[in-house]
Amino acid sequence: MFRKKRFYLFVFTVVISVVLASCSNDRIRSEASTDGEEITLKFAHEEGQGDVQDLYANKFKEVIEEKTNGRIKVDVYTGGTLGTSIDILHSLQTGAIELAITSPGFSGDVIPESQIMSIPFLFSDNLEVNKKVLQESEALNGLLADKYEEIGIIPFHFWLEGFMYWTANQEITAPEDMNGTKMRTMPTNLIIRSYEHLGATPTTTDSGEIYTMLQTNGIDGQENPLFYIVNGNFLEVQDYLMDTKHHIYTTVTVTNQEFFEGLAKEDQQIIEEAIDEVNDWSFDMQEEEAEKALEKAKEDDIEIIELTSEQREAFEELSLPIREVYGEESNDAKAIIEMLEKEIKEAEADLAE
Ligand code: 6CS
Repeated sequence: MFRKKRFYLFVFTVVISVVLASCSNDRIRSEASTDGEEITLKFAHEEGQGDVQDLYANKFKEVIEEKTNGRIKVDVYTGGTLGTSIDILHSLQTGAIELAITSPGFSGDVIPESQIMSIPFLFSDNLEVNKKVLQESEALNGLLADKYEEIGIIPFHFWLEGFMYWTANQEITAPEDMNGTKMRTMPTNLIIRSYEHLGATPTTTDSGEIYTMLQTNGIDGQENPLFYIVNGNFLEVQDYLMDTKHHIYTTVTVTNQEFFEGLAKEDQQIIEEAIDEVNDWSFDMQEEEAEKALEKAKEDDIEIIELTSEQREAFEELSLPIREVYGEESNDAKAIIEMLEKEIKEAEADLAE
């Protein structure tokens, strides 16, 4: 029965993709070749209304529709409306949608090297350092970007949604506290391995089910940026909020290569300018969203615990072997992590001056 259901779901996804692709690309390609024509971009993301990705996509809509007096229009699709995060990645690959925000937490199977973004304690506990690295890194914007282009996807920017926090029904400030804890994670293999390494029992529940699974003790805890925890009402069903800075939530804005390169040069330039503008704006936006969420968390009766640097070090120590696991993914992966570790150290030194 399950096999039949999966088969029908697969057929459904393929049919939808083909229908959407056939009507969208032909129309766009024909119009794009006649400069100045109307273009409508389908822009899908993974989050709910008012979440960081939604604010980003709607800011892009506002900027590009203003720049083109509405000649280039954007239809924003919130998380779940066009399927799961993995469905969005596939729809972008087939050209059924033109733009998307897709998190490396879901693309590990399709682009194994993207799991670099899932290694705990690799990025800095200083957001300005991470901002600089995400913008200037050759490892990410060169080597890793090439891996996206190998499968027909152009990554415009890797950007930040904020520091990750743990929530749980017990205090987690030492590795032994993690033992046997059912931690919900995104489905990328390296995230699962890193929690197994910490002694937890990782559970890859779909994002839409986190609240219910926490409420029914199907899972004990989870990791996410603070805005997502507060907007998802996870505080209602958890007793502890751990400020760990064990990781940053990064995501990437992408487009379908064939579609983008089929556009008139002028339109490519306008889209890139708008994405750059929104990307710069997004860093302050995510900081504001984090501050707002922290205020709400402080008003809540959840216990907020900020880990000391000693406590963080104990987890960091335990997580180090995960870097080797990543390096074994491919020669490119090895090159990416070696270069990125160097870039993060240099950025920390630059900003420490
Ligand atoms: O944890 C998740 O699955 C979700 N978290 C964020 C911050 N964005 C989307 C993702 O699906």
